[in-house]
Amino acid sequence: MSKICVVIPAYNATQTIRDVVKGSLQYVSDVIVADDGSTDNTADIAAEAGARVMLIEKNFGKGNALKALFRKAIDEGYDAVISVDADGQHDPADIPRFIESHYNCPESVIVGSRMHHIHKIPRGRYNSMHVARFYVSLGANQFIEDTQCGFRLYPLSTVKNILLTTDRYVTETEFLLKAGDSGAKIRSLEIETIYSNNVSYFKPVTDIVAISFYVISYLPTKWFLEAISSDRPNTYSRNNFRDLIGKNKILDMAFEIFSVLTVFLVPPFFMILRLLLSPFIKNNFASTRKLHCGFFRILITTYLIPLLLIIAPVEKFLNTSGVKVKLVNRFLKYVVPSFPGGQGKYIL
Ligand SMILES: Nc1nc2c(ncn2[C@@H]2O[C@H](COP(=O)(O)OP(=O)(O)OP(=O)(O)O)[C@@H](O)[C@H]2O)c(=O)[nH]1
Ligand SMILES: [Mg+2]
Repeated sequence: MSKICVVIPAYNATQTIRDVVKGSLQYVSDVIVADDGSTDNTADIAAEAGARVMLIEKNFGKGNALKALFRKAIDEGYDAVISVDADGQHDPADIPRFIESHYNCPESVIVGSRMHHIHKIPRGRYNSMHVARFYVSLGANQFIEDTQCGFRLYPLSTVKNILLTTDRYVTETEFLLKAGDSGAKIRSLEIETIYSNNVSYFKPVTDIVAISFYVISYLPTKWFLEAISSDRPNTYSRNNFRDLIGKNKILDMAFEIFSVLTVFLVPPFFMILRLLLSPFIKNNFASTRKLHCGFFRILITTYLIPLLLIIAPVEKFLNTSGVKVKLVNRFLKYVVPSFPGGQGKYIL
């Protein structure tokens, strides 16, 4: 029987934290809230509602709070934690299904998926989720329905094997990349999708840029390791090259900037490398083979995405002039595919 608790990273969430804590306590006996330097009385309300509250003096962001919660749960001997957002976007009634799925597959990471209720998700947010999952799934060696969802079950045995070096909203993506790329199974679980009048601290530009930079810098190193070894889809292990760079903030930033500047060279470079090395190294680039997604496909997707800078304003202009069209949705549907054969593979 696994020991499981709920962890909630919270920042200025007075409106919602009480219900999230109380709702979670119906399904688990221990809820830990990390109050991340809130300037309101989130901590008091969470404690009143029955949570144990961990105070972080200054606001360092969701990733830092999650890492602190992981450490605490590991120290206290838990086997797994379920992370729930503090803003009421996750329905605690889904918790028993996470627990049931965990008992069926104790080693798997289980990630909530909102992708079954597309119409409930704001369109801009959905589009960024759709693009993110293409690249994150490539890095994680498996199709993940919703890579940006914070409602997850983390087996702590997997967490212990991963060094998380990023902050804010990047950490959850970093976890999926490294966990999947070290061989962990990541399963998707359909959850309720709630977008009401919730307060969001997610900054659509800076946070998406930060996540994109990280993913763009993760993939080439991974593919390079795959290029020169046969049958090796899982390239991550704790304290590898990427972790060493990640530990040094300046080096990490320089590496990310370099990766972004060279992003358009990456698919042709690996296309050529694959052509040259495949006859000598059996089943190299194992992850892309497993996902049936070659570098030509990656090249088309990567090269066409910038067209959004033209299509999005055109759509906006047409919509404000009364012509209702969904050009961006259509474009992304064709240009950024879900993986053929990948969809449904590890879905519960
Ligand atoms: N600890 C901590 N948690 C945060 C911080 N910012 C946000 N959170 C928590 O992270 C969760 C998700 O944050 P949101 O800002 O709603 O981000 P999101 O749900 O990905 O984005 P939306 O879809 O726009 O709501 C919520 O539970 C927040 O309380 C922070 O600075 N520190
Ligand atoms: Mg939210």
